[in-house]
Amino acid sequence: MAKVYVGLGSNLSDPKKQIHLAVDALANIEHSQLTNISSLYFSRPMGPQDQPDYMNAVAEISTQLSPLNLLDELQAIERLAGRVRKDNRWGARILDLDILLFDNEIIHHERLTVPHYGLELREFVLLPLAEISPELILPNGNNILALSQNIETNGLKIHSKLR
Ligand code: A4P
Ligand code: MG
Repeated sequence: MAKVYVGLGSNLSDPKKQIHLAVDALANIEHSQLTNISSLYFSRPMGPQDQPDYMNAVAEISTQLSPLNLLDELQAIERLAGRVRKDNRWGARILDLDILLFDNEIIHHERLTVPHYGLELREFVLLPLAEISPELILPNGNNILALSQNIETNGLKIHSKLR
């Protein structure tokens, strides 16, 4: 079983509801278990500012799927949520599911880069990750707790519990 961290984000179509539905969907992925979930966080948009605020969370999953098979499952969940892929970098979306970490693996595939390229730069990823796994060390040796304590919080706050 691989231990995987998935970032969840939404800023359209009732983001709070979207994240709740996505957590239920993550819990139902085949050959996998949802083992932990952060609080639901309210965050200000990174990137274009003419878009709604976001809800973000991080889930911990234990899986027997390969990284690409897990990506397929996550993209199917995004599609079911009604997400239409647009060519708007960092733009508004109904649901975004990113593989942040897959065990200690480093993956450079045309469909998948792990660790996720934005992991160390995003408060809405680092703080939920530190909430559920403060002892986590990245493949490059960096420590999640230290990273989370040193990043600008940019108005990030806990909105509510997810489970
Ligand atoms: N892909 C490569 N690596 C991965 C990975 N580790 N996990 C590929 C998931 N997918 C990965 O994905 C584009 C392609 O990336 C996929 O087909 C997959 O093969 P996408 O979800 O369509 O692209 P994206 O996530 O929208 O990329 P983009 O536009 O660069 O968005 P980001 O970087 O994810 O940022 N502000 C707040 N507060 N909270 C947010 O959650 N999110 C974004 C989106 C902007 N601002 C935000 C937030
Ligand atoms: Mg994505």
